[in-house]
Amino acid sequence: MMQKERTFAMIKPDAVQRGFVGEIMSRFEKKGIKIVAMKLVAVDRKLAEKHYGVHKGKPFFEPTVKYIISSPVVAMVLEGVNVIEMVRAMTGATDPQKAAMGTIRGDYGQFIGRNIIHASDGKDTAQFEINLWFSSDEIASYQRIDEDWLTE
Ligand code: 3AN
Repeated sequence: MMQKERTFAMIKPDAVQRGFVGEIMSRFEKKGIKIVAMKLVAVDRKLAEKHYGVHKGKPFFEPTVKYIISSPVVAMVLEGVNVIEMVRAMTGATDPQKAAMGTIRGDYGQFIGRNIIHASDGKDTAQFEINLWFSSDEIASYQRIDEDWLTE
């Protein structure tokens, strides 16, 4: 059996406000990606600054923090084989203007400062972000009935 991994994703304030939570979750579900944790969060500045800590000092740090605390987000942990790369591919390029059509950012966004969704960009980031946003008792381990039909 191929190794399963977990990633962190967050539907950003613009997408929640514009009513895309269902559509975005539906894409993950249809792809066969398992949701193992999910919550609506009114993010405080401390959490936002930790989440974007690697960008501290960059010109877009403060606007990005302000954006993420401006209205609730939907945070989640997703599980599957190669899920980190798969979710990044579904998310698309950071700038929605450059993101391919068919990706979440390409289909729903227009501006880099309002880019719909966040997804962890690697194994270490995923681990850091899952731990930052969720406690272990908020993450569920379970079987989905379609799991045997997703792999050979
Ligand atoms: P990604 O979310 O695709 O991993 P990062 O981690 O490089 O992109 O950037 C984190 C967030 O900071 C982006 N999602 C975006 O909202 C914002 N951001 C990144 N680069 C820029 C930029 N050049 N101008 C404005 N905002 C930016």
